Amino acid sequence: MQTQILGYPRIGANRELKKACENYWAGKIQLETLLKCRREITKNNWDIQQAAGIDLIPCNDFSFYDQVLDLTLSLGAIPERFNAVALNKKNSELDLYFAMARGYQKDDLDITAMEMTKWFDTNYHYIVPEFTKNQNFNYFSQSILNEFISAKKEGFEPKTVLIGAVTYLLLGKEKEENFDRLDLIDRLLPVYTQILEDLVKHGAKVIQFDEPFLALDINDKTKEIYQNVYQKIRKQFPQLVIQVATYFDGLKDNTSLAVNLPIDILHLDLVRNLEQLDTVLNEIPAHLNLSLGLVDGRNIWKNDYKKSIETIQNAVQKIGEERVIIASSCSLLHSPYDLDLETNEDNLPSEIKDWLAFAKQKVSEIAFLRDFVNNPENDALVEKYKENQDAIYRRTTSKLIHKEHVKNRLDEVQPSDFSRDSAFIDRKETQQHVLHLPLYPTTTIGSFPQTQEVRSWRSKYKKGELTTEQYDDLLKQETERTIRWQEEIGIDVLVHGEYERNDMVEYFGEKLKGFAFSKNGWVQSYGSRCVKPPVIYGDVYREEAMTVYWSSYAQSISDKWVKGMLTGPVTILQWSFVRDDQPRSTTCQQIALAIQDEVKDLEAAGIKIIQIDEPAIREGLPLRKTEWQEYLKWAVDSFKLSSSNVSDSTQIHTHMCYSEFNDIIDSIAALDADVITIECSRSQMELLNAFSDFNYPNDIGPGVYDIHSPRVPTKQEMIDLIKKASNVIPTNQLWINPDCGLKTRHWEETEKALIEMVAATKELREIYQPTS
Ligand code: THG
Ligand code: ZN
Repeated sequence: MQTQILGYPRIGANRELKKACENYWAGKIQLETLLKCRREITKNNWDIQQAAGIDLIPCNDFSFYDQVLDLTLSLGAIPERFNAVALNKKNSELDLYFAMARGYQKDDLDITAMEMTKWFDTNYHYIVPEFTKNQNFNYFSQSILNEFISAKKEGFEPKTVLIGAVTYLLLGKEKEENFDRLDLIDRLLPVYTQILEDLVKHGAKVIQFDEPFLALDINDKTKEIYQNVYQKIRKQFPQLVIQVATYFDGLKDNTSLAVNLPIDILHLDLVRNLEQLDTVLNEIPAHLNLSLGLVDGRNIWKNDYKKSIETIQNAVQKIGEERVIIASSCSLLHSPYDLDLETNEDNLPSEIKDWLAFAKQKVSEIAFLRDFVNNPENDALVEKYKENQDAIYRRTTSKLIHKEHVKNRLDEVQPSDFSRDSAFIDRKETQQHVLHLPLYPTTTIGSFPQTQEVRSWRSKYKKGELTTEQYDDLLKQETERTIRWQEEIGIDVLVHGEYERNDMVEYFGEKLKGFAFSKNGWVQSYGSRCVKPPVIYGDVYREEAMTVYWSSYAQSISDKWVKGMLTGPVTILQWSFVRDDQPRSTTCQQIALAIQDEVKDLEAAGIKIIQIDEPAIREGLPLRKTEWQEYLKWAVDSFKLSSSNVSDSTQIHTHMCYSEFNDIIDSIAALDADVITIECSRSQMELLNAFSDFNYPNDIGPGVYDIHSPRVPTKQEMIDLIKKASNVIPTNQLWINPDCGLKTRHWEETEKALIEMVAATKELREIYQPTS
């Protein structure tokens, strides 16, 4: 029996790579120092796996920014607009690579970055390959080979991880009309062949092709291409051990296709879908080895050895132990690094820490499972097995988890808790009596720039270098300045700026009961950016108000309306590590009740407009369409449970970003938020068609400028966009706002952009009268 992981996190145990990259971008360190950082991280990752006794150690799972972009560069699929960057001799290959990821504003060039999108249903974002009809591929970068060679030099015999050719094409996007990117497969495969030839020449024996699309809904054409691709690769490389890795869902209707591919190892994600194992075991041909993804790469709970061993024995009985590999469910990229670094009892009490495993611990779990199945009588192993089962038992019986009052409250929820008193039309009138907002009300999404200064106050406060009073004073000054500035430029609905918050989910996690948080549990979100998802270990409730202090303060110093700002239950769930001992829907509804408490407290404190952000509602959609309806039902219910218990005169807003709404527009409407603000400017308001086709009844604030770029939009651009919006949505339904929060922007560009936005609005108010 062998062991493997599909990939290891690469940001560094203390985010060394993040810091090195950001220093390199700022011109503070040389390329050599950056490359040295890479060598240290990969060497350390390989050492950890070797020390734990992992058999198939991955290489090429490292990336400076994103593994999809790495492959794009290797395959030479470089969009034409970067030619000037590539031709400039001063730029290294890595500079070109970073330009593709981040855009390039230098040497009189202004080149936009490639698009970024979510990696399946994770919070990781990849750089989307861009394909044209006559797309050429060529063996451009040797980085895959170089990584293999350097692993060999360090004394390892690694397997190389590559995104499979079919998945690679499916991850990309057609930049021209009238062609199907899958038709590029014949141009693409020869470059894969070149890379593989190079690797084999240098001694590579095992390749892992990641093909997660095999576990998703795919059409017949894709299925056929899958067969052809692996037949070709098999024919060209008869000696190579070829593994195809699937993850994030089960094979389901693709089972026969997958097990009959001419490959040597098939990897299954048994955390996401255990049922597939029996089907696969029934259909598996005699030559195929099976990799059992048993240790969860997407969550932080200790593996339950008893359950895993039952599954392993089931497989061993059917196909023999020499054909079984024990593995992580997917790459450990989505796990934090090392639980041993968590030593702060206040953040993560040892009782809870005892239930967890981060990447480094998961590697040991995998090795243990193999050793124990091979030597079930070994005393030391038996001891470890018992320790594991004791920890699992301590978790199931812990007093920390189950709170009767939370369960009772959820049991007592009534149908009326899920809807407002009156229909939207009537609420709108009631609200207008109170709020007196003009045509095209202007607002922002919530956060204002989190400057280095603001971040330094928080870090000093956390280290004890500032007292609570001093910290509060500084935040109050910053909040007041922001309020005054919004008043001055003439924004209608103000925000307080959210200076007291780090990450929107971490902030609420720290305040809610049932959550624990790590000090160093960083997980890569995109490029050098990381998030620290809180751990939901128990029943969730709110003990005291979380945001009322700051919202009331801000409202008390202004005559204009100040929005209360909350994160919605689905997003808090989606961006946390969630307990696996009850359905996600139950956890979500518990969070919803905690948010409901906060909404009521804000209302009681005189806050008339409350925004409950749900940016992650779309990404929470299951990967398989058959499961959508069930999810949407509880997701919408959770939002309504959090937002409905207010008087008609209280205006509820929500905000969503990165959203293609077309296929879920009825659920968006079912949220029944009085106002929804959405990201729209990049698509030139095309997103609005979904709302218009649906006759979406409530108010909408389509973002009129892109906040992901430092570029300041012109007044005319925004006027054009608002006019475009007014063509499809009645004017009295429209709000004017940026695309998203402003926390990652600088003040300079923020000021200019918002002043232009207000000017554009004023000009339009002269032209358009409200539609009645
Ligand atoms: N919070 C969480 N998840 C998210 C987002 C978020 N997922 C989607 C999207 N937003 C991802 N975008 C970002 C944007 C910025 C950062 C992380 C993810 C970021 N992180 C700091 C960094 O890496 O420097 C972390 C330090 C800090 O918290 O100050 O800036 O907003 N949960
Ligand atoms: Zn947003």
